[in-house]
Amino acid sequence: MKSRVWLSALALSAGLSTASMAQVTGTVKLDGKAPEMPKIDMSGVAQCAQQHTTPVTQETVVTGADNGLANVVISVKKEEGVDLPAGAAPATAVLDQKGCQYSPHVLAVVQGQTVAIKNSDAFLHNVHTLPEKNEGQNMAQPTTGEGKLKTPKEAEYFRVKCDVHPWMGAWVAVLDNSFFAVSDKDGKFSLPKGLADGDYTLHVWHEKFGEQDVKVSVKDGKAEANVTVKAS
Ligand SMILES: [Cu+2]
Repeated sequence: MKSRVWLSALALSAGLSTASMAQVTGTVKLDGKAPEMPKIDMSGVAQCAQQHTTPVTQETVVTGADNGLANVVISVKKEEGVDLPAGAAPATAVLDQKGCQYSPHVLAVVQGQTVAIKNSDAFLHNVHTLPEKNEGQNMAQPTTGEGKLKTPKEAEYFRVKCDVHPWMGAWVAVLDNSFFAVSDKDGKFSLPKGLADGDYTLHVWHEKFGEQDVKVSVKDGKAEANVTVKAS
């Protein structure tokens, strides 16, 4: 009797873990040649330049192994009839300013998520957000420290720039659910676990190469999505 109880408890936990492990992973590849990124000339601003020992280039198009495309936002679309579980309460997202560059270059957050804006440089940056649906912000950060972006409440992709250093630019993607990721330096991504088996549409966004939708079927708790973005 004891062993039977033990067995059914095992079966139950195995079933539960399969569902909660469900995950979409994949790779984004650039179809075509990546345009060469212009070098950023920081020579006029010593306090920026002295933090870099190698040339700094713009990050609009970053590719890695096998033409994998970085900084692509992949998110599950909220569609009728598709039930997306609520994600865990999101941690504070951080957009850093270091060496007169934003890190990360593309930050993805969920609506209502707290976004800290950090200054790792001991001199002035001016955070200037350019949203269309959310409230804009224009905030000086004179030295090292941490401030807060106005909490993004509406889903959209908006640019952040610095009024002191014209080459500084980042993007904030505000998504309407927790199932999103930003592709890494080789174009790889993993959505958070927790999707139920079924059909989904992934929305794919890149700051230069635009947006597209890709269908994906999650079966037995997993799916692989290989996304191609055309270099145009
Ligand atoms: Cu700056």
